[in-house]
Amino acid sequence: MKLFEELKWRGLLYQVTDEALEQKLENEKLTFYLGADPTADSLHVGHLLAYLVAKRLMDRGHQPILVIGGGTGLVGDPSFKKSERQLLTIEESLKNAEGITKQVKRLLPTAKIVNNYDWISSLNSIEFLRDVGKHFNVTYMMNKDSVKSRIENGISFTEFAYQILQAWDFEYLFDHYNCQMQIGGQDQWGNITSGLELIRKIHTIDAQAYGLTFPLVTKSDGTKFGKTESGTLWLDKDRTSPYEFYQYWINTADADVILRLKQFTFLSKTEIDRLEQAVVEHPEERKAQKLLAEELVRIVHGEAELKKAIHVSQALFSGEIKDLDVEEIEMGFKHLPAIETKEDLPLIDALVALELVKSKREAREMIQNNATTINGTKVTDLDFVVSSEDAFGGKYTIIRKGKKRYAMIKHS
Ligand code: 383
Repeated sequence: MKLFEELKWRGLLYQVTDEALEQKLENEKLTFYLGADPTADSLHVGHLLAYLVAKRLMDRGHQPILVIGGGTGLVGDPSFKKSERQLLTIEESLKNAEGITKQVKRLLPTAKIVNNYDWISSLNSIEFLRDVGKHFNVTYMMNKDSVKSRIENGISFTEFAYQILQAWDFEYLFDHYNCQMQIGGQDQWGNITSGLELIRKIHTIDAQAYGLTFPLVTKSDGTKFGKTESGTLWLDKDRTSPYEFYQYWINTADADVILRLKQFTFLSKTEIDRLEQAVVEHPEERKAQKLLAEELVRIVHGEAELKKAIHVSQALFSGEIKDLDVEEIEMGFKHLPAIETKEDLPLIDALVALELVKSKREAREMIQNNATTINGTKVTDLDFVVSSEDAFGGKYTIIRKGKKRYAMIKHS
């Protein structure tokens, strides 16, 4: 498949600035760039899609430059944001930039990475206003969706000027690295076209520079993609464990799973067509979801974490948690209702404290009814005492009520 054909088939093409780009990407090797602002110390799945698009272009021989927005992050992109952002301090921005640079390196180990703080911080205000600002018409800037949508609620000059900085980046990279294309999500269209505008004004009207965007990822049930009960789906395993990450993908709806495989994995059309068939014929096997979850955990966290995530998932599903190790317990049970205790605790008191039951009487019934499992073993003894001695790593006791409800005691 040709590159454009593949991007279309994968649902990864939203807009291009020039029809000629299709041929150009087919016949030439271009240097292109993708930017991310260090608004947090980790990337999330929205970013992941963007880096995977960069990887697809790279696999076809195009050269990526990955821009970490140490400079732009200090200003704040108004695109797709309803209200003004809180300014980051320089320290926060640097720390976040360090975190996301590490993740970007893991995703694309051989790509060139630069930080726009290096050139934006040395642009002084006179230069900014004379050499860059003079090329921008305010009416043009006001017509960007990112600005238009904020006029009523207000937008600071700072965020209004953001598009000029991102445009300056494109110009800088065009000039220094012959970077001819910028890619980004559909929210970046306005900033990307501002860059082209600047390049054409500074160089010539027919300067060879292009933009390409991919669509926002949507879900068929209308809820937001990449959000879990506990919030955003992060790539950092301390924020979202590989087990939670695995679970997110495994729970993809049948209606979405094929598109997700196209967008987020490198499986071939033949393989994905086969999985599409499987979803129709044997949806109960969830073959497509399993493969999607495996591929994604492998891409983001690697093989060893994938093994653990699968182990934890199977253990939680079957209730056989006995042979999980401490790390796996932490992975799987991070968001469980929990209490902390220094002392050993009678089981009856523990069940009440964990709100698995409303009273001691109910607790006794629960135990007598064979509905209580501790660390994977059934307990029917009314006088059972929960102790750190039997806990996972001396730290965690996992109590299960019935088949599904889990709670945790942390021994401190
Ligand atoms: C900064 C300087 C540049 C070029 C781009 C930037 C960042 C850009 C931005 N991007 C988003 C971000 O950082 O804000 N102004 O969170 C997201 N991207 C990518 C993709 C996406 C966009 O990092 O659609 C999702 O991940 O473009 O929202 O010179």
